[in-house]
Amino acid sequence: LAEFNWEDPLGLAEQLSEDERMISGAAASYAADKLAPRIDKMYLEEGVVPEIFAEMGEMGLLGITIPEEWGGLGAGYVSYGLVAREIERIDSGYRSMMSVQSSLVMYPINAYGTDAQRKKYLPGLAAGTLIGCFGLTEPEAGSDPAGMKTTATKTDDGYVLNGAKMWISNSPIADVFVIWAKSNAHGGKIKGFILEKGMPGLSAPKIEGKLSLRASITGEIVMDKVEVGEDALLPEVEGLKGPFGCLNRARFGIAWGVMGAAEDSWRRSRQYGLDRRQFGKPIAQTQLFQKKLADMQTEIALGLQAALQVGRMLENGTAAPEAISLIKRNNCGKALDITRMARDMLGGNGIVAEYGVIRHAQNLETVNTYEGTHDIHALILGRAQTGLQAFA
Ligand code: TGC
Ligand code: FAD
Repeated sequence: LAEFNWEDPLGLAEQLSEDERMISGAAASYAADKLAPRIDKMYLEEGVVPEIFAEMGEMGLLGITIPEEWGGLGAGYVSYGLVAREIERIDSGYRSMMSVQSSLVMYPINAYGTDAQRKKYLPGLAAGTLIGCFGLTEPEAGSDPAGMKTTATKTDDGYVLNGAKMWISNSPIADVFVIWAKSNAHGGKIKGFILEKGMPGLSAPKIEGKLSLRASITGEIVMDKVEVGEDALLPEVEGLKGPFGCLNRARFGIAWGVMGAAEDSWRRSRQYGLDRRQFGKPIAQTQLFQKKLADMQTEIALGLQAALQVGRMLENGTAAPEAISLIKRNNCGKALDITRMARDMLGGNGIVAEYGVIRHAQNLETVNTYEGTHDIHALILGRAQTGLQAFA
């Protein structure tokens, strides 16, 4: 039998192609060189560094599954997941910036837009010179986006949008707003629109006081009679399957990303246990400490294998949305458990920013909630196996 590799117990690296390993390595180098040195200050001060988008763009990390002709890399979903994992190894907020831009803004423009829209927005979004945001959630419509109140009312030469979106990543610094609204010209069905910063009636105030995901700016989007032309409409999709098509990709990326945050917490707690001595021996030499490390190692190895399998299914067209719910839910829940455990294993130091683990745990409280809460994904999986709808 082969020798055990404790860091990669199920041989994830060998299951990747040469190109995937290269993309993952490039993301890891960027994250370690450029993101890691900034994070503590940025998190503590809730700093906003829009230049990070341009840096990621220069590294080719934005919209990597988008075709090359529009500025992407035309890479597969496993590559996208690997990038999410490397970025979130530093901080979930940085991964949020990357995944909103890639899956929630570039994806719908590419999949549901016109060539003119692709040409106008995708190259700038890929380069990170344009920043995007995705407005689905509203103050009174979170888990139930069908309850949204934002409307698009047909005019002679376009639409007027009215409404408010809540909890929108990137919105205060965004140039491009993908907005989901009920359109009277489409029988009240949900349609997507592209709005731009500076349009009269459009504002995006920052949400203050977040104690989680502090490196990613979050805001509202307020639309007070925002007039747009017909060219703002994403013509190729109608109904909730529009935003959910984007969420499928972003949720998949999150399932990989949270494993990065969990791995970082696991490694930090392992090293801490080797260095820290109590009762005359390293705390890593106690049975309880080792059991915690074994649990972390096991859940991470399994979570990564599951994410890889769903990535391959996405690439060959056999992934169902429920399979994505399964890994989004389970990997977020396990990562949250692991980071809380790591916080405990570091004792008092575990609550200090420079040790990193409490930041991951605080972030994962958000990640476990956004893009469908842990319980909402349970209900999606419950419906799929019973045929019974439990939401409403
Ligand atoms: P339901 O009746 O189930 O479906 C309505 C229509 O949508 C279609 N659909 C999907 N299509 C593609 N992929 C999916 N995953 C889909 N899920 C549903 C469905 O086929 C149907 O189509 P049609 O043609 O028959 O009309 O809808 P429902 O209203 O009963 O939905 C219930 C529920 C709970 C499943 C759903 O609303 C849900 O998933 N809620 C969670 C909300 C959510 O995830 N919000 C995310 C906001 S964005 C965000 O959080 C970004 S954070 C980003 C970051 O910073 O990283
Ligand atoms: P609610 O839907 O009110 O849920 C509250 C609780 O009730 C949860 O525990 C939930 O599981 C439970 N619950 C709800 N319905 C049921 C039910 N039927 N049965 C059992 N339990 C139920 N949205 C965007 O559109 N774009 C973004 O970029 C974006 N970024 C975000 C960034 C951050 C930092 C955060 C915190 C959120 C972001 N969101 C974004 C919104 C996010 O998707 C929502 O917060 C999430 O979908 C939950 O909605 P809610 O907050 O309204 O909670």
